[in-house]
Amino acid sequence: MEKILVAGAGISGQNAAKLLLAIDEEVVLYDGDASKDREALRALFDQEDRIEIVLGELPAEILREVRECVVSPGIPMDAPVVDTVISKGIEVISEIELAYQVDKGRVAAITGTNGKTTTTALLGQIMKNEFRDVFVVGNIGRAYTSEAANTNHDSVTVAEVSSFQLETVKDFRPHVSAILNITPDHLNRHRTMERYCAAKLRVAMNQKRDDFCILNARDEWLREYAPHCPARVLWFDSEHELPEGAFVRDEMIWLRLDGIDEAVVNIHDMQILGKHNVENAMAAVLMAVAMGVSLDNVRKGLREFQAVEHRIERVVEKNGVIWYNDSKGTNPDAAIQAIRAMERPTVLLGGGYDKGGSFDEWIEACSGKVKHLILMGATAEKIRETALRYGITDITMVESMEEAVSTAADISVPGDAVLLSPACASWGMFPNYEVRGKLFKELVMAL
Ligand code: UMA
Repeated sequence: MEKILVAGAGISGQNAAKLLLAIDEEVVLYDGDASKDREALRALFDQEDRIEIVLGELPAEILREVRECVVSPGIPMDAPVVDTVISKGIEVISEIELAYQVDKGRVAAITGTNGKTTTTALLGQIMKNEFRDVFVVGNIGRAYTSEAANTNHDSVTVAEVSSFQLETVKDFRPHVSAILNITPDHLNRHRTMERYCAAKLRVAMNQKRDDFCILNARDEWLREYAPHCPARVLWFDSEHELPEGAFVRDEMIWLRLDGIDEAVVNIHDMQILGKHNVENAMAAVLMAVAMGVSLDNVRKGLREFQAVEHRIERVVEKNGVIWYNDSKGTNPDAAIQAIRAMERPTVLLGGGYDKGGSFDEWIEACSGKVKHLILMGATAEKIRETALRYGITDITMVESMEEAVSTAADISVPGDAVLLSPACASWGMFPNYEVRGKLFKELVMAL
């Protein structure tokens, strides 16, 4: 019998393998990391006779029996293993595509550079007010393949999808999609902005005229794209009124559809902060309404939703200093939103993995707000150089999060804010931004 190769044995790979076994496939689960615990991996699966685990090198003869490859998002398309698979004529699909093929219900999918997780969580909460079976999955941390088999004809899946996951979708067709914004990120992987955009736009590529695509009218890339979008486009705009879509007037989110205006919610009645969150809320409103949710249930969700962990999250106030955790600020654009939301003189903790972008815009946004910069990780020197060019000279270089937090505690005075918003991924110092944010919070609480 022909087998399916699952490349990567992290969250995506493990759940993809489980789903494939559940639908009676034979699986080769491969991971390039030879130091992974094979027995611990094996123990995850009941059907031991139908799964083979390969770590380190992938022997070429294994591919002779392989019909299709499900690739994890963290494995780049130009990784040697993907190259080899493609050269053998084996089709490569993403974990999202596999899950979609099994999903029996309707799908709402959210992508964009920033705001995906908040919008996905918010939309999930709104949907749960209306529908019985709602699955919130994807880049948000819960593999889509872990829930796909639980779906039914009436269920709704709300999926956060990253550019990495979209690169290898094939038939994926959400009934409603949203692209929140596109700004430079992950350029070390996608190489150019054009290719990064192209990956994002794949979220809508299989949509039809009776599907919906929700776009941000403030985004230049998206305005250019809209005429080519195969779905019905609905816009949201945080600055101007629109002939159709969602917009803000007098501190209120308005919906204008089919010639009817409805006041949805006062932005101060929501518990999430900042203009970017008003945009996220507008996207969620349009998506929910397009999926058939009543406005009352939309309003209830908007009022009750609380900020997600690690996103401009208020940790504690200690000795007159407010500490914020924005570990999810993994790129300059996200970090700009966090610094803009600060209302006090701020000690800023930044730096991390180098994705190859520029820090100019972020540092510019820091001017006048940041009283001291504490830098760590591979990008520390690059950020320091940028900061000096913009006249920020109060900078401390540190080696660890422990040192960063104790330095911030020494420097800050009552009335200040301390913000962890690194503008960089955590890789190199931490396995992910969640571990980074949790350690930060523990250290702050222990002060
Ligand atoms: N691996 C290889 N070869 C490689 C690279 C990786 O074998 O060349 C192996 C690693 O040894 C590891 C495994 O692949 O064992 C990890 O796979 P992965 O990096 O795809 O991570 P998962 O654990 O499957 O988690 C993924 C997403 N990770 C990435 O996209 C990097 C998670 O998003 C997501 O929550 C999860 O699937 C469930 O859908 C995280 C993320 O950082 C939060 N996303 C990026 C972001 O938001 O900026 C895109």
